[in-house]
Amino acid sequence: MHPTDLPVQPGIVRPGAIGHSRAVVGRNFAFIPPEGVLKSRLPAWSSTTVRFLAAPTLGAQFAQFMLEIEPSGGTAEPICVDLQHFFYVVTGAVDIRVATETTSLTEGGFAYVPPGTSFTMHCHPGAPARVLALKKRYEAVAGIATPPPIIAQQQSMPVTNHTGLQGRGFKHLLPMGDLRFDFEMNLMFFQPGVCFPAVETHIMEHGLLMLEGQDLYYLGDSWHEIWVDDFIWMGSFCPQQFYPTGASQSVYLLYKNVNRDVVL
Ligand code: UGY
Ligand code: MN
Repeated sequence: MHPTDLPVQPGIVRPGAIGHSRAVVGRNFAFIPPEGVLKSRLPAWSSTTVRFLAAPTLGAQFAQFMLEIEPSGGTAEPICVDLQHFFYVVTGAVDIRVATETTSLTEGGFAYVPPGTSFTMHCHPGAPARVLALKKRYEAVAGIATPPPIIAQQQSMPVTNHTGLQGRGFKHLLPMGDLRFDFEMNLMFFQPGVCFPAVETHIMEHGLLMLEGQDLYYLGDSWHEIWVDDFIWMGSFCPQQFYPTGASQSVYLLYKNVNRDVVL
């Protein structure tokens, strides 16, 4: 019998709390189910719980975190730092102001905020919001301009497929191949049973949030069962493969650093 089949008693730690963790932290990957990610509170965010998912202390070259914003909560003051930010609304609705323009984003809305650009974010009153956030130091290149802000809803973008492989789909939330950007954020769509053409072993890092589906993820040399709200950090050269085992499509949001040379 699986421990989750047993009744949960209020005030009592549930069966399986010790022996049934899926969390794994390896040398260059981490599989992070949400139940073990504890709360942070940050001075820059009011009425907001922050759950850090990836950070330099893990080995990542970026930080990724889930913001759980209470109704009317959000940034305490405008934030303007020498870092890039990316936000993706997982549930609920927020208003984001980037420089002087305010936009309402609902589930599937996203925003890219360039370094040195002021922003605020506030949850709509009435219901809380969950927003996946990422921050990364911008890798400037002489002669290439810093990218502009981008704010949109993923629903207004077409699903594309540059691979030619059946059952794959992509939404490149930031323009793929635009060398001003030093990272991509891609929604990846898979029909059941559709995997990558090979185990990937590449220099780019990933931060992955599962949005839909039930699947297996290969990391390093082991398979891990994955479902909605699980997070994975894949470090540089982590062998990776994916196998959707569910009956309907699988979707995840993937960070990938691109367009820049190695630093020696
Ligand atoms: O583009 C990628 O690197 C992608 N195929 N990797 C992944 O989803 N783990
Ligand atoms: Mn990859």
